[in-house]
Amino acid sequence: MSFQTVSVVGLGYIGLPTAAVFAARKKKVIGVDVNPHAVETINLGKIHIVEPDLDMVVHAAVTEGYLRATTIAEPADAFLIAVPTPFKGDHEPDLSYIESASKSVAPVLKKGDLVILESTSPVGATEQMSAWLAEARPDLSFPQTHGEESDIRIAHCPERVLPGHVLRELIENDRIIGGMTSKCSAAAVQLYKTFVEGECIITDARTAEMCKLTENSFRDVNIAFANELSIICDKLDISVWELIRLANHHPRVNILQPGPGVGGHCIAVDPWFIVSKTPEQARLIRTAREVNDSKPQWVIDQVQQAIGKHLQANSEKTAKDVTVACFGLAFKPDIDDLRESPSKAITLKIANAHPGTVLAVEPNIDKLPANMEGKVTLCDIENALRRSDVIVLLVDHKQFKCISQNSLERAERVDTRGIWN
Ligand code: SAJ
Repeated sequence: MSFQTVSVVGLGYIGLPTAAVFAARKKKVIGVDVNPHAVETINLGKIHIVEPDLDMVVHAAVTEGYLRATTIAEPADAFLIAVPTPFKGDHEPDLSYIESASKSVAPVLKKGDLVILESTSPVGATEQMSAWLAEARPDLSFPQTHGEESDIRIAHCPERVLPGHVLRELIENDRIIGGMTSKCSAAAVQLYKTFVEGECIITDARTAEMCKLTENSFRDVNIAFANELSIICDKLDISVWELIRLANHHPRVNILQPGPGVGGHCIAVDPWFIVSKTPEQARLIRTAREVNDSKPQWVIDQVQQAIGKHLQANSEKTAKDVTVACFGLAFKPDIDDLRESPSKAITLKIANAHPGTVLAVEPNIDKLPANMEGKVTLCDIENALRRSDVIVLLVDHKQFKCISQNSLERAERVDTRGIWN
């Protein structure tokens, strides 16, 4: 089987880097996205998202003629679906993007094609995708009815790359390959071996789906443990950072770091896909989500207490005279990604409730998101330190780690990352 042309549907944080690495291996790549702005930008050799080094790889792929973007699917030998899978209602998975993507590629499918679902999905989504394709193309056979003899091969191969390190991890990480049949898996392995240097490990589609959800739930549960410890330690007047450092000296203990809550579009979402399928059984996974989701409010309460403490020590002042500076808006250190960021949510909530000035320091952006405009002032580190009465450390960006203790001393501090303690 040879894959001359590869189509990647969904040119976001996963799809675009994947399209670019295929193109860098001299595959002809057709990127498909419903967003015309993304398509135009990519065809100019530029990128509409932020990921280190991706701009160079995309620019080279487009100018050398290996990557082209379009809004309408075209024939290819393999299709990778990398569209979002958010949740809706009471944390129910929303598969509508997968459904539209399936319906957009169905008309151009031909016998022998491979369709891979890369989007993080609840168990059963790959079978559902195959059912949508079969419904649209009754003239072709699919694995759910024709097993190994099917015209179209279907697999789930979840992405597992870390934002900020996507290009390296795409190539180096091991890959889980969950074919609906063994021929489907073999075809998918052959495709990924174009650029994957890690191991391609074969399983079935349902186990591959659950594997991805398990990895992110494992991390969520472990972060919840750290976050719960931080709340317990606050009550007991113990430094949680010292505690974790000490406990981690045990050869079989490796506690993660507490923070202001869990952000991003993966870890705060994926565990719900397990909970929604098995609500009675997924008790720990649900509780971890609830613990992490409640952490931002705990931080806000700490900030209120710090404001109260400052007012007690400065009886001539009212809350209106107190300036609060929030350090960090991104969802994790050293990136500019504010999507689903607890730090951004905390800063906004403080700004909505506090009658005084609220400053935000975020060295990785030069403009605040629209919903913060007029409520929060973007400020540099020096100015924020000079002007603020209460300092809230929300993200452990490298620029914040080298701030001297002297310059922090005059303000009340809430340090959710333990870098100033
Ligand atoms: N966080 C903590 N404490 C920690 C570690 C993380 O509070 O000790 C917070 C971060 O600040 C952030 C959130 O958790 O708000 C998530 O950050 P992350 O670095 O743990 O993960 P993501 O969302 O950037 O990427 C994860 C990765 N999954 C795992 O590490 C198991 C990545 O490999 C996945 O590909 C990605 O989700 C995804 O796309 O699913």
